[in-house]
Amino acid sequence: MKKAHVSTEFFPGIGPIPYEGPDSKNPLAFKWYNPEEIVEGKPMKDHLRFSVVYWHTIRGVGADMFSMTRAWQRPWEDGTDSLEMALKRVGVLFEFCQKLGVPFYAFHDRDVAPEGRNLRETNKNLDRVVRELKKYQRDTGIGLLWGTACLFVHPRYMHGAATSCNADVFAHAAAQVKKAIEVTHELDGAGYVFWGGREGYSTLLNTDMKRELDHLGAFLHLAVDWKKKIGFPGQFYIEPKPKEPTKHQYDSDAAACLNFLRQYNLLGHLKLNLETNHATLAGHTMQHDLEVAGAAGALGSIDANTGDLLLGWDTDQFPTDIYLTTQIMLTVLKYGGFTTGGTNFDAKCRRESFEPVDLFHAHIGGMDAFARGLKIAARIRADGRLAEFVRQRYASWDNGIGRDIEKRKVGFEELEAHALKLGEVRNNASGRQEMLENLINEFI
Ligand code: XUL
Ligand code: CO
Repeated sequence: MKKAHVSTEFFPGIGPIPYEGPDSKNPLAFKWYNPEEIVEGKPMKDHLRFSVVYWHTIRGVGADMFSMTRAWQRPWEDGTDSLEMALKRVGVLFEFCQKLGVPFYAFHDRDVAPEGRNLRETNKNLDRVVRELKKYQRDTGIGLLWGTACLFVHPRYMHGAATSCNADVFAHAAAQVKKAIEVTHELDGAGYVFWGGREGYSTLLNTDMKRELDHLGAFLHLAVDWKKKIGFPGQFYIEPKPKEPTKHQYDSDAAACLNFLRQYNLLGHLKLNLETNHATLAGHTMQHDLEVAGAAGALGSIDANTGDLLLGWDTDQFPTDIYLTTQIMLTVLKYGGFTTGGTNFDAKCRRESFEPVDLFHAHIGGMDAFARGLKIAARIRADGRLAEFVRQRYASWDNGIGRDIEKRKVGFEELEAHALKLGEVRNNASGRQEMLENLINEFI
């Protein structure tokens, strides 16, 4: 990474975070994330492609559902939502990413620049901040993992954006997304995310679901058209989440998203951006949703965080569970790793962790947990016993009747003849779940 651009220091007393190895007791050092260390033939930093989010890390105030009041100390904030303040925050983000050694960031349009009195003025504000972001990107070598549009904070989106009952709201959302794709393109974003913040319903009594889904399909096609028209080469993603803020969101999990994309002929245009806490809210493990996406060739990127199973809402906590990161990296590596995607920390400190240094502890912990998960997953793969067990478990499909079924050479009549000849199935083998769980623990 190139040298610091900043003239004002926002995190005084905190230098670049070094790698000190597993024996270090320094809370401001990496124990496992060693960016240049080679794992499966590639530096860790290229496997993981870490990204910091603007919304929590730069714009978060420590709010929760019982208090919107700022709890977090951010000495550089002047208490306004001015353009001047927005420009200053760009310096905060880049100093943070540089000190942490993170190669990417991600933002919503409204995180980086304030809304004006109308769309024209809002776009002008955005253009001004984008010029600043571009300057810092050039000076630091830090890039944009993905951009997105905030279609859920402003009250105009109370009924949804693309799925609003009001066509004027659809038009406004389209204008906003058009601009957000343009600025993402301007900043060489590797991707663009659609998270349907309020694309769902609170009650079916007032909802025409079929019409809303058709509108969402149409909206995404318009976005694909615009991407082509302006030549934006980045990857589009859709981010599943089952609920919150709505009772039900249409993009509820990986399988629902894939079905939606298939139904509306969008499968070739969007991959999935999967978030751990969203998968658990949907009643799945993150690894489940990753496998669903991977099997469909649609595993794009991840929003790295974790929930609290005892709380049941989107707590967006930083991931520290090695078992979780091992499972994630096993599946990510199995499907060939990230290309345009990365490990984006859509995560926030607890309200009680209110000092700027807490942002460093949180990200260092998340990065170390993923680095460790990556190394463990690579060792499990190099060991080979797990993969070999799975291969053996399906061996009956490699020849004989199994191969004939897979090749579609036999019908029900031939299968009946085979079953009659067998009389009874006598070759089932144990699933060995407990043995395999023990095997994983050998590496953790
Ligand atoms: C909300 C969420 C979003 C998306 C981007 O739960 O995850 O921040 O990642 O809009
Ligand atoms: Co997210």
